[in-house]
Amino acid sequence: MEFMKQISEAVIKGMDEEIRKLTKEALEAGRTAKEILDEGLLPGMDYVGVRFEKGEMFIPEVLLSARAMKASMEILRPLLVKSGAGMTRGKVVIGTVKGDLHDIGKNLVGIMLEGAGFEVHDLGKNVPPEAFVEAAKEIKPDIIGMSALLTTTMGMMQKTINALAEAGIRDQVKIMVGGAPVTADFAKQIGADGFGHDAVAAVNLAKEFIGA
Ligand code: B1M
Repeated sequence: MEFMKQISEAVIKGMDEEIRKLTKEALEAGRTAKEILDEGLLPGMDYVGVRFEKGEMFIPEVLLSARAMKASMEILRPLLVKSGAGMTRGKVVIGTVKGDLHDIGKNLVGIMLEGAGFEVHDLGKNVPPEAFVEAAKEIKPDIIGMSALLTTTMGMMQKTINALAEAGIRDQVKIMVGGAPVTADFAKQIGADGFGHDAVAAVNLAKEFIGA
């Protein structure tokens, strides 16, 4: 079977040992980190999403898939970041909003931003508005990025923007939002400065924000 199909399969079946081996083999065979991500890992995770939605896969299995994706990303991460090594375009504070434990997409956005030369401060997942405010005060980022994967946690983005406004920081940063249920209209509605539909769009938007 072709590498990319095998890598997708390994995500779907949650095989973290196998995926490490396949990722290394694919790289040795000349496939790029970006190709492995776009043609192997992401299609695998998309399929997991569809099966989860249909009730054909359950949370423990999805967690295994997430773990496998992470195992491969650990190998790909330095390669994805490498292209922007040595440059600092600006500082970004990023996190998944309170109540939301999905961090794969946010991690990917963080890695791609690092790769594009940004200094990324990742606050993790389930990040309350106060923690974004605290980090904004301490780190003084150019950009704050929020991720949400649940329709029920999207409102937390608004709460975080409100908290930043109350702390008098809102106008000192650009705010970018993203995640599967988030749209450009929603971003506008909550007063964010922009929306990234995927990691590449997020990087382009971040560059636009700082005039790069
Ligand atoms: Co959950 N989950 N999940 N889940 N999960 C979804 C999101 C869901 C759509 C599945 C479904 O039903 N089809 C659904 C949400 C429904 C809804 O709200 N409309 C759902 C649900 C319901 C739940 C639970 C409530 C299930 C339950 O307990 N009953 C629960 C909630 C837990 C919580 O957060 N409080 C839950 C739990 C989990 C796991 C823990 C098992 C696991 C997460 C593991 C982890 O992240 N460490 C999980 C997973 C893996 C998924 C799916 C299958 C995959 C998400 C993913 O990682 N995609 C997901 C279904 C799906 O999306 N197809 C699903 C790959 C990732 C690369 O894409 O995150 O979209 P994505 O990120 C993209 C873009 O969105 C964008 O760029 C990224 C890269 O291109 N982007 C940004 C993301 N953040 C950005 C920020 C930016 C810019 C762009 O700027 C700052």
